[in-house]
Amino acid sequence: LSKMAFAMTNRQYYLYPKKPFTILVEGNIGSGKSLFLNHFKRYPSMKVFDEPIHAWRDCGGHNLLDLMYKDPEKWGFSLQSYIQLTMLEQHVKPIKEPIKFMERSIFSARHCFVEKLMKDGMLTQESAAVLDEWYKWIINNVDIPVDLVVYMRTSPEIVMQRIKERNRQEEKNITYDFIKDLHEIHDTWLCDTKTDTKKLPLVILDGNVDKNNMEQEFRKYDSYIMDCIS
Ligand code: TTP
Repeated sequence: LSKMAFAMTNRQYYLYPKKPFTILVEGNIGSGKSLFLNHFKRYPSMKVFDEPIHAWRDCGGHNLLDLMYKDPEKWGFSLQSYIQLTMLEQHVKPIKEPIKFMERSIFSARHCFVEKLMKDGMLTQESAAVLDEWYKWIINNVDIPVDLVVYMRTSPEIVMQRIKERNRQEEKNITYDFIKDLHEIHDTWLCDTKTDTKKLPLVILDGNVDKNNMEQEFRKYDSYIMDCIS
């Protein structure tokens, strides 16, 4: 891919022969992933997939996200099974644009959220084993290309503040300890050399930047991403 990718027209996309350059945006709940992704929606050469949270809130009419927060022991398995499916759908979705952005991935669902439920004793070993068998089958049998991981690293204090401000009704009982633990789990996952994502190129962004200055901060990454691609 060349720097020209930014300027490609719709017609040229259809003629574009290669697999898209795929970027995963990761980071704690409320860390600023969506803000970062919104920045790239302006470029016609980039396809940005928002997280399928609407699906998690309406799986055959059931709000699995809400159920999980109300009773993680009962609903954690159902939510994570469904999240794994919705993430897989996004990973394999063909696009015509040369650059693909995804908010989160099948990897963070497994290495952060399933991990956290297991750590908290909210998944039985049997349920965890079923999720794990599915996960292993998928990553060994399905082509899930990843070229870059962007880690939006934000302090748990700021994350808590943002979660309070946005006031998602499912998240209203989230505690600081939960967020802090999830922050550490993200750190361990992305820096741990033993996981299946260890070899992925990683860029760490400072998510603590004030909302008003974020746009400016993100603009710096336009050229960084272009350099990775070219
Ligand atoms: P995030 O995926 O962290 O999305 P966000 O909207 O908080 O991101 P940002 O503010 O950085 O743009 O979480 C969305 C919700 O889904 C959150 O309540 C956590 C939950 N969730 C799970 O419970 N399990 C999962 O595997 C994932 C990916 C999310």
